[in-house]
Amino acid sequence: MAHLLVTGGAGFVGSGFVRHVLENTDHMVSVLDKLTYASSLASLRDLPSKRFRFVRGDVTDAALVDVLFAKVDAVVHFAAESHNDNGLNDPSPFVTTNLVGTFSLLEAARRHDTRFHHVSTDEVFGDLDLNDTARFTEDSPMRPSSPYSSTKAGSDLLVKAWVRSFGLRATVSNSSNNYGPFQHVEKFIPRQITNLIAGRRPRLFGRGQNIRDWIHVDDHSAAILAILERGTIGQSYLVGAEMELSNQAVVELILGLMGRSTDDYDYVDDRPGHDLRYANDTTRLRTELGWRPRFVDFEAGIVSTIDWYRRNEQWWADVKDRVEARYAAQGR
Ligand code: NAD
Ligand code: TDX
Repeated sequence: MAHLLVTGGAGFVGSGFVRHVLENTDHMVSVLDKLTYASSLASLRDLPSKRFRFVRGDVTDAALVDVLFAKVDAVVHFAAESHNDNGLNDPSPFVTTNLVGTFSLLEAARRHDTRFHHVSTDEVFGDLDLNDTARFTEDSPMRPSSPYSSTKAGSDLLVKAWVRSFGLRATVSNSSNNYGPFQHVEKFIPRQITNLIAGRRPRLFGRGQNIRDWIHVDDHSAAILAILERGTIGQSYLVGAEMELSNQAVVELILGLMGRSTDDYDYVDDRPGHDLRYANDTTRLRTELGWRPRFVDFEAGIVSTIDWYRRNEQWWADVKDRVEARYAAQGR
């Protein structure tokens, strides 16, 4: 049995990873999370108390981080400011958490020789043209467009430098867009589902033609665990399920599945600098580590996600109005 420290474990992908690890291994898990607006302790309810600990704290707090690293075998780093629209409004916490926070963890990993996995995004590679058939690979150049993606790219580079300069035992994963239960309602898919439950119309930025490459959050967790256990030190791995769809196609699918007319949505102001298309070539993850996505039926994954938001209104209802007020102020 190993003891893992999971930063950002009260967020969407981090809490999914914690549940995945507790269900599929005998590892002990400690979570370090600041409990920002994006978190929810309810996402970590009913976990086996003998194998799970929660610590409220900031990844930039070097003294706290040092104490925690002394107790664990490996660290999986999810903690981040994660939402592009917020980064466009105020980039400051993105720089602090994504860059300075990662630096603070890397220094602790160096002191304690801790195995470190850094969770990142395909957005570090910028975007692809809508009509292009190319996909990102691990060798694609970094060309981030936004405050969010540039601070993630910077954190990936810090990890790579700590591997080369200090021999840190680290890996990086760059995933495409995740969907599934426990995702904050500021994000695209849960925003549209909860809009429909709450009597609002879905909102498409621009003309809805931008393309995202969707993966179920549980498939992302399985990929991270495989990389942590069997990945090559110093390598990056792209993660994705080859599920490219335009935002309009996703909204039409959700509308149809929720019993509404498929043109029952509004176009709103576009996101400044809005990345056009993301698409990941995951050959390395598949061939080197034998990983395969389990959720290959996107429609079935969306059906169960809709069902989760319908059954768990208490998880999101309190924050919904605040999120919509914030979007309204941005014209979106
Ligand atoms: P999220 O916003 O849902 O959760 C982030 C979590 O980090 C929250 O619980 C928050 O409280 C915590 N946090 C923020 N700042 C902190 C700090 N200074 N100290 C400690 N904890 C802090 O984000 P998410 O969607 O779950 O993304 C998690 C990670 O996965 C991020 O690093 C993100 O870049 C990466 N990622 C996400 C996706 C996606 O589609 N959601 C795709 C690729 C990569
Ligand atoms: O209401 C909306 N309408 C809309 O058209 C919202 C919230 C979004 N969009 C569009 C913007 C994007 O093209 O949908 C797409 C997805 O938007 P987000 O959910 O905000 O995700 P994105 O900006 O693509 O980034 C996400 O995936 C990669 C996560 O937020 C990142 O943390 C992750 O790294």
